[in-house]
Amino acid sequence: MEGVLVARSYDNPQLSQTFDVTIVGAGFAGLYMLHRCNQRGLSAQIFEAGDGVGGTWYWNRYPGARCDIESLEYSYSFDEDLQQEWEWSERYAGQPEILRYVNHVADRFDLRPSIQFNTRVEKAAFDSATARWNIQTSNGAAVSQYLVMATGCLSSTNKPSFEGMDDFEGPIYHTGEWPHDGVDFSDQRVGVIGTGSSAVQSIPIIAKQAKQLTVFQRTPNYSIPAHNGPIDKALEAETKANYQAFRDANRRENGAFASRTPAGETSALDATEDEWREKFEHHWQLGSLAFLRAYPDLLLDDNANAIARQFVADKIAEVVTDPTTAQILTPTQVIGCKRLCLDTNYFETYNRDNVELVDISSAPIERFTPTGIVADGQEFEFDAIVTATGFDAMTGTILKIDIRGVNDVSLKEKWSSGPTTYLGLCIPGFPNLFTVTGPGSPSVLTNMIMSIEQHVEWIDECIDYMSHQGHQSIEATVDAEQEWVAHVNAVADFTLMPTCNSWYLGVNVPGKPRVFMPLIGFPPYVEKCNEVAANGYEGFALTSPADSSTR
Ligand code: NA7
Repeated sequence: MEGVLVARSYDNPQLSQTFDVTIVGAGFAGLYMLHRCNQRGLSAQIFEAGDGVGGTWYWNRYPGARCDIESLEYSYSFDEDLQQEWEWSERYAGQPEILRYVNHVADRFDLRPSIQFNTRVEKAAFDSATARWNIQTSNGAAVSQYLVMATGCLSSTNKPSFEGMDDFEGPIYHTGEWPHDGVDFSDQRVGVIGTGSSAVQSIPIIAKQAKQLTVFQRTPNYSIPAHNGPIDKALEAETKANYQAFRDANRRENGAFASRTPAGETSALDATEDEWREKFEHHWQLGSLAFLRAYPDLLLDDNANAIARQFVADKIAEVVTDPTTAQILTPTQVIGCKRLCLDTNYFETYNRDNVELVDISSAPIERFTPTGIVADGQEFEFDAIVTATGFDAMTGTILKIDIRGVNDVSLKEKWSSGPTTYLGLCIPGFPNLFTVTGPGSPSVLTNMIMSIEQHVEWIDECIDYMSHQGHQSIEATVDAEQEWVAHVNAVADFTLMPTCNSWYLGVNVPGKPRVFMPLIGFPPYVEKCNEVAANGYEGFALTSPADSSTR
């Protein structure tokens, strides 16, 4: 590894600098990647569009924004002192606390000197002659041997475009780009579009503040009460007494979390009604995404899944007093094929006098007017509108950058029918480029921090291997990519996951190809990645300087 000594970009951002590793994004992935590079003595730089660290937790400041994985699990495991010393205040940490944690990590590991904020990467082109990436940013240029896309999976908002939107006279917010100073909805008539996780978390809080809240629902969502509260100090102590063992147990789970929740072993179809009601009630009371661990076949067999659906439908009917509203709020799709939501008083909120639910499943929003929204021929008047319409997930941010690989092929063109990768980490035609938690890896189906750590460590070790072997570029082969894509699809098709219009499939974004992007199952995936590395990076072509002249 060349270990180039470089001028720091924050001294002179216009300077075209040379790095061993350029990292895009200062979220959990980018920060850990930078830390590993620093430990190796590599020159590394993060370019970050925002003016602070935290990625999705920097942008998603909407009321009620909260993690749906427990704090003791949704945190870095790579440093024993860090995980011992940091104290979470709640079982599920809210956005402000997670942001404080990420900032603490940036300071603790002295990462800020190598982060250039307010800088958007606009273009990256691979130069085959030098085996380097030429990177253009909104604030200068860089040349780098490796380019690591730590761009996050939920970082490009999916903004709807309704007729007349520009005419609306009040503010229109998107949950994923929330004003940093917060929003005061007191005495306002507020419209919320969407009922995904961001809406489920924010609606109860906005409802308490606003004069009137109207929710436009296209598809109802399953949500489980989080039973959030102050962290259980005894559990925290127990966890910290043997933290690495707990992390390892989680890593043996398909989703890399919730190892403490026993997984059901017998089919839901073998249970009597009394038995499944008792079992689901137990899992419901746990207040966790691990609700779906009650039976092993819930995401494999539609009849088994239907039992869980029935249980949740009954719960909604118990909570929501108006039967018509309860019915509109009751989902019919496979439970779990969209990510479950965890809530605090979501369904209860529809019992409030100032909350109205508008079903737009068969009659979509027609248009905005200067004073509101027209749906199904009726006009609703608002002072403010919140679009909780989600993200162009997993690929949106990567594809906003004009990435050009060998022979100037653009990634956008290559992925025009959907993203294809080898291991969710690398793409043929794009040497020395890595995607952290990219499509084709378990990523969003897991506790993201565990997947991020696994990817960063794999990339770090790969770069180290390259350096020691004297290689200058690594590129996934087309055969390996094709085999991998077929594998990812086969695993998904074995389950019920591809059966509804989730953002895992990209179908929430108009025009995006329908492809199931993440890979189901963390442990076998990790095993495969380790095997690939142990076998000298099987499925990759490695090039040393002598080879490149013939390229
Ligand atoms: P989601 O889960 O993608 O939810 C977006 C919601 O917005 C969902 O209810 C959509 O309905 C709705 N939506 C999107 N576009 C429209 C239009 N044009 N008209 C009406 N309704 C629309 O995003 P979130 O931000 O809530 O959560 C994303 C992830 O963050 C979540 O899974 C957690 O992992 C954390 P649809 O269901 O598509 O009919």
